[in-house]
Amino acid sequence: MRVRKRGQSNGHGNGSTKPLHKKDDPKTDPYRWRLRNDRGVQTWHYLTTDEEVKQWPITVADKHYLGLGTGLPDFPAARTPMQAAENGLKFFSKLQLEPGNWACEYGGPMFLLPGIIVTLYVTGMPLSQPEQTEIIRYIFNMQNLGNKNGGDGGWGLHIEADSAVFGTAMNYTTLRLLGVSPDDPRMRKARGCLFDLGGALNGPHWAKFWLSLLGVMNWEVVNPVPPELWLLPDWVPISPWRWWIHMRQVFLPMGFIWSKRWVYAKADTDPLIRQLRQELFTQPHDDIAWARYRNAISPADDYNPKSWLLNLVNYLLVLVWIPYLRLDWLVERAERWSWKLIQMEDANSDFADLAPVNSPMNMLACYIEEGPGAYSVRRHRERIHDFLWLGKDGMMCCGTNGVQNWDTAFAVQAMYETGFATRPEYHQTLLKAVEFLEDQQFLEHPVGYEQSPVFSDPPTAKTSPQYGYRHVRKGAWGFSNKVQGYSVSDCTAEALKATMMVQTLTHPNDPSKTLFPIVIPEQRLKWAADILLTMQNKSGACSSYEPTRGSERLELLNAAEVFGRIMVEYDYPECTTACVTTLHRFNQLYPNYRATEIRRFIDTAVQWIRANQRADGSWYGSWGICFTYAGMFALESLATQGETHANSERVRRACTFFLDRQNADGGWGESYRSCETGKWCPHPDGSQVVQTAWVVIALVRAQSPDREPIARAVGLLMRRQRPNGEWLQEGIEGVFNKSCMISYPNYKFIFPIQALGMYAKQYGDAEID
Ligand code: LAN
Repeated sequence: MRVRKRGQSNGHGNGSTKPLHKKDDPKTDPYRWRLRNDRGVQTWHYLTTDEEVKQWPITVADKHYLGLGTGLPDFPAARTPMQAAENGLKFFSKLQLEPGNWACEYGGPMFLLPGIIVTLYVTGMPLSQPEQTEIIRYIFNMQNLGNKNGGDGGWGLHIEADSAVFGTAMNYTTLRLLGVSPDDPRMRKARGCLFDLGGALNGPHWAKFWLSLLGVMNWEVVNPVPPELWLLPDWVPISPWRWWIHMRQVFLPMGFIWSKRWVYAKADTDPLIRQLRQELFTQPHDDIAWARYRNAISPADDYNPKSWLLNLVNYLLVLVWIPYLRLDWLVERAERWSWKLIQMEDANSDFADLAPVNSPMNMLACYIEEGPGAYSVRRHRERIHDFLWLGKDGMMCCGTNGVQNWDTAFAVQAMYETGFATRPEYHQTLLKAVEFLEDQQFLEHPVGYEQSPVFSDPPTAKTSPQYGYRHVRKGAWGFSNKVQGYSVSDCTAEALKATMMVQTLTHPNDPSKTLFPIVIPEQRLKWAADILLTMQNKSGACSSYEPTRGSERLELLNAAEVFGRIMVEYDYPECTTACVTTLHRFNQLYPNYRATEIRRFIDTAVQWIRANQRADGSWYGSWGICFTYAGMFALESLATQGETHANSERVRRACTFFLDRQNADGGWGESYRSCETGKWCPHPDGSQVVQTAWVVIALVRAQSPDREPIARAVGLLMRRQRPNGEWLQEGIEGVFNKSCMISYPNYKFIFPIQALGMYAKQYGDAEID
């Protein structure tokens, strides 16, 4: 059988990002959709009657998200960077939502909707018809057809990726579960692609898990997910509490469901499942010797091949542990404790859960344990809506239940850095943004922390099973909203930084007066700083949700072939910078509060940033693409220490790294292949607005003495701006786990505005053509 290699499938990797629009697909009326934002809980609603449409008028933001004309006015062409920044801000401020935050479609990953749709199918709790119609439209729009990634008819791991089995088998299945006919020409094409890749048996572990519980595959094909690992004592180096939070929180319900070998009750009688059994495999379903395909995987999916150790462990589990040693009492205890931990996760997030992978899995666990009528199942079912987002291409699943805190904190910072924050016309925008952050700050620790033996005030990074191994959160912010409830190091830092910026602004005419009321009192700012102080690793750096709890060697047990570096928390220049720069500012504001600890934190963190720089002057970014993103952060850290081009060889090297890669049109463009390969890869579409803005910010912070290249970059940002002040969507901006890309559509507003303003402040606001 011919099986394609990853990244070599058709030579169009990271190719055109433009989806193919099929005019004849059913579609709902876009003018009837509305975004509801209830204190940061965002859900889309389809209005069915004209009366409802009258009662609930469509907003500018709705129209923007839906790709309908916003009707916002054009401005006279900007001649200077500040005029361009202001036009951008005028447009962007119109997208601010009622509670004060910004929102966006946060799509990219193509494996999230399938988990949701499979779960809703097996539990018999389907979405509404308009939602289903829009999901079908979205999945077809993301299919690799026409000039998109070679047009082989499959789907990749994310919207810009080459086709692979995971994306293709799961999205094909999703479309079928939503009622699409197997005879649709695009479905035929998708099956052709799937067969070309070896069929669904060549899917990664997660595909095999979903298709087994759906009854299309057999559990024997799934590598073990033993929940008994949760019974290991905490000191054991591989105990799951040490894993990166996303891995352990997915492993948790997955292990529970695997342990029960739960299968959709009607699988054998449901005609659709019986058809899928015929459609997804290259050989007859009845002939498949499932256990032989546990490790089968298409090279297109195998970003991170399983280690020899994991293969050995799986072999022993399957041949020895499961048949002979996995006694009933042990299974019972493992399932009980897993169920408790699932309940703790649900309780701490009002059933929102960490992300849309574990959320449907937890819903299914509740369904299995408590039955279809249980409150837990109903609440999960409601919460699913928080992940769904309607864009111009249809309805997708976001990577989280939104980007509320993160984008809002950056929007505030952009207004501050550009000086617009002191202008009366933006007062309300800023005030509302900070009021939103105020509303979303966690004011309580996870349930059970205060009664646990590791409780302390101020808190530490210690954790314990009594409260599900959570990290402390009083004073922290999460990435999305308060309901979700997980502290993130840099989200806390950026929100705290934004708040301090606004609350310390003085009146331009009377510096003895502050411009804004104190929205978040001092005590709560100190709680946030306390959280940041719990986030540092021994290396001096910071990770994402918690300091690193386990060894990097745990990567040997990484069973999800499609992702890299997922098993534990790592050191990240982005998160480290956010914490360092915020603590630096905090220390200037409250010089007596935990000053020695903060000083030590800053020194060791900056030292880590220095040491993490590569010989070529770059830093590798893990959450944005890629070297352009991380470089911007690292140079912000160094700037707080007074390290600039003039006095630092390191900073000069970083500037050279960027200047050597500037395109002839003045911009920068970096492909997501940089994240996958760890080497700079130019973007196939050339300069990108967002990355150009990141580099401008980096060079301004570095006080790069040569104005000319930066001015050319600013020229590109200005040329790409539309007359109404907006910038159009270009390539995908974000990444996680090295291989999966994710969209940050507001970056195209926030960072160009900030870059233009910072440039003008540093080098003057002369006209640019
Ligand atoms: C995010 C989104 C935000 C991101 C930043 C704040 C930008 C980063 O600096 C720290 C890490 C964090 C919070 C982050 C972690 C991983 C997330 C949650 C995501 C990239 C969004 C989606 C992703 C999540 C893991 C998707 C579900 C997939 C699994 C493999 C479980």
